Amino acid sequence: MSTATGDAEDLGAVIAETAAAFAAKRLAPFALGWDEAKHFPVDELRAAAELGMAAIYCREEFGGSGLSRLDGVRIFTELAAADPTTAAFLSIHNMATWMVDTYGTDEQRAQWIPRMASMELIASYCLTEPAAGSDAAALRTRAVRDGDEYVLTGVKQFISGGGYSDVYVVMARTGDDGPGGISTFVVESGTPGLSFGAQEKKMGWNAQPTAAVIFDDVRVPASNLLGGDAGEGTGFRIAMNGLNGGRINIAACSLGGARTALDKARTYLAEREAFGGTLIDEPTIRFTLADMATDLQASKLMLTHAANALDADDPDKVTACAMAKLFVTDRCSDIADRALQLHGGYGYLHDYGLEKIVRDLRVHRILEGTNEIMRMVVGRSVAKN
Ligand code: FAD
Ligand code: 2MC
Repeated sequence: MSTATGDAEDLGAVIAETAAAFAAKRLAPFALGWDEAKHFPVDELRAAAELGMAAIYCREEFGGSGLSRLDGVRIFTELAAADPTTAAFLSIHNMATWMVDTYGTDEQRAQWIPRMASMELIASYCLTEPAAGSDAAALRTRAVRDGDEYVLTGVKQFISGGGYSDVYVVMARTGDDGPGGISTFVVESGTPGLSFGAQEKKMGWNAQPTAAVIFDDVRVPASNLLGGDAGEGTGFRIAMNGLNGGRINIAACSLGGARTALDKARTYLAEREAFGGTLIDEPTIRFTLADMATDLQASKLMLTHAANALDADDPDKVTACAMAKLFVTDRCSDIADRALQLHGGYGYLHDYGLEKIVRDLRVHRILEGTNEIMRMVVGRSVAKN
């Protein structure tokens, strides 16, 4: 007899299998080529959207998939096992879409969510500025009300999707200094005054664009203020709540990448002969694999715990997500690096796929809140209790 928990587990397994099958067919065979060509695979993103992966934990009424955060973690883990970069882009799109779905009015949901869920509209999340990265509440982009419009002026730095996305979910200052003076706007590409910096040349994440987004007297209808008039001053809370989910999704992208790295190392070592046997039989190599597998399992458990905390709206969810982001992205980077080392010189070659995983996972320790900021968040919570 199946229980409610059993049903949820069965559904979770089906979701993971669907994502894994999609990733194996539509992402894995091409990921190295996309990295090399710096190709942004929009067609594959839209195909993922057709399977319900672009508005994963948004309400079904407006076109979302109505799934849980844990389902999201499962999906991003499977996609990232094939390509961390594409999975990570989709996770940012999901974060922006969830913010509109959760904090928008019904009119705003109806206006944006169905097209974001299909990825007819690809979305970016715009918080970071040249002079406000970790200290996000110090942001200076201004939005000034002028009749039925707001006029936005400022620069957002490092924006994933910058120059390619169709909608930009932008945190801008409508009031005083500090977190209470920030509001969130949806800005459409093509709006006069909106422009982009040059595409950044990066260490990894080459299959997705990153650019500054520049607002030069960009006029948007006042109805693009998320939450309507009552939304003024709520933007920092919206941004941070978006990031709680974003942080575990990015960590899931590290988990998927690290899992593939470990699989590749196991397969390689079972075939590689030296000193009269296969390397996988060397005791110190076995110990290394054991440590990697243990870190991978611990990462999975941390993520599951954080996703459940978010699903349950647990009072400790912020800390749980920060802890998971810190632990998982650090440990999984280390797993990928050890997998590269276990391949010897071949690990350093592009065609083996290890160096790409190392490069792609490196930035997960920097963005969506650096791991130092995660320590700050966790440390504040420890000091309080
Ligand atoms: P800083 O805040 O200047 O930090 C510099 C260093 O100091 C870091 O090591 C930091 O951890 C440390 N530090 C800062 N404050 C403290 C402190 N109080 N205690 C201890 N250490 C501290 N942002 C978006 O809004 N949207 C995006 O789509 C997006 N995509 C990105 C894609 C890429 C490829 C990259 C590289 C970045 C992206 N970012 C995006 C920006 C990213 O979130 C920031 O880079 C990050 O938050 C850090 O900000 P910063 O680079 O200004 O570093
Ligand atoms: N979830 C919900 N609420 C949060 C929160 C979170 N994770 N973090 C802070 N808040 C609330 C907090 O409770 C407070 O609310 P209230 O005023 O009601 O008490 C308010 O926000 C202000 O918070 P703090 O007083 O903690 O503000 P402070 O400025 O001291 O620190 C900090 C905030 C450092 C935690 C925040 O600025 C931060 O997370 N910085 C990192 C920035 C970041 O993650 N950028 C990622 C950009 S996106 C990206 O990289 C992508 C790839 C998409």
